[in-house]
Amino acid sequence: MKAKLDQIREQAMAQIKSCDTMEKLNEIRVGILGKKGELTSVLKSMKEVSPEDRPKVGQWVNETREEIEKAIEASRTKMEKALREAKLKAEVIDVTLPAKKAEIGHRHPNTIALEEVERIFVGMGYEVVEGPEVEKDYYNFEALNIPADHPAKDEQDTFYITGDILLRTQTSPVQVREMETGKMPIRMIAPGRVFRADEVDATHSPSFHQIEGLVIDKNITFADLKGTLAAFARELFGEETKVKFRPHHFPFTEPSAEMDVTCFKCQGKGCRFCKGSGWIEILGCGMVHPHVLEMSGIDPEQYSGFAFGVGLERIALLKYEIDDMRLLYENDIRFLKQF
Ligand code: 2U9
Repeated sequence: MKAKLDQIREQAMAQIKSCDTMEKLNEIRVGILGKKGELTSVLKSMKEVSPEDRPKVGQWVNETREEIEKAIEASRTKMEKALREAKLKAEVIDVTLPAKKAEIGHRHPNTIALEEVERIFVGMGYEVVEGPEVEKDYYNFEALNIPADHPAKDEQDTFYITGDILLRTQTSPVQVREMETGKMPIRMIAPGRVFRADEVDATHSPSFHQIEGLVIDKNITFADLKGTLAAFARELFGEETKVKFRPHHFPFTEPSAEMDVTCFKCQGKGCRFCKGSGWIEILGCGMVHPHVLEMSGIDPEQYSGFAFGVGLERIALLKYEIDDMRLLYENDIRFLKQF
């Protein structure tokens, strides 16, 4: 029996020594110590050993098992250590390599222009008010003196949701809602996205942005309108900027005008940028029509006001000398990076 056990041990030690994977080591363990293993079968044959020899033989079997188990354990620890070291070597990090730079974005030219316009008007005591893009026909047209049969309604190719719900074609509904609150005076600008069923080209888009302004108080005159908008133009385009008002027509203002500024490229001399005229059209404006005041519950005998509207994209295109509006919407980083 002793010889048999010695043989099992010698053989096991040789196998363990030459073993180079965990899987093989496990196979060796099962082959010797498992249910049907060699040592286990020796243990099973103990009943054939005479009772007086059993303690001695039992001790041999246990010693042999312990030795084999120890050798297996030692081999496992050695292999695990080798595996860990190989993994560490493979995953080595070169801490001296430069870090990957995170791409930092910046504001869109539209946003830069909007924040500039907001800064100017907030500086003059105006509030910035926003409103819904989906509007009622009443707030977008009717309350602004554009009744159902008005030709201006045809000009503004509107996206209708239902018969009287639409995508706003101007931000004026925001001002109407403000007038309806009855809180006087009003000194506000309403920036936001507007929609018109226009074909896309260098100067048109079905969705663009406006900034409209409204001032209502007692004794507001056209002089207030001119002074305010001239100050705005000087802030936006430079101290030497001059303004010119040309008569115009809007249903919601009377009288109405369009404001031009002296070309900031040639200071009014005439160049390619201003198509030789020396002037650049910037915005529309006028005194709020008495009927518009009345419809929102403001007494035109007591109050008067002026309003204006400017296309945000137009300001951004002019300020950054971009010649095609589509470039603002293509989101080409190489283009947007420049501003
Ligand atoms: C109320 C009363 C009057 C807003 C105004 C304009 C003139 C104007 C255009 C500029 C370029 C639209 O984006 S654009 O195509 N707007 O010329 N807008 S006066 O007048 C108002 C607004 C609200 C209650």
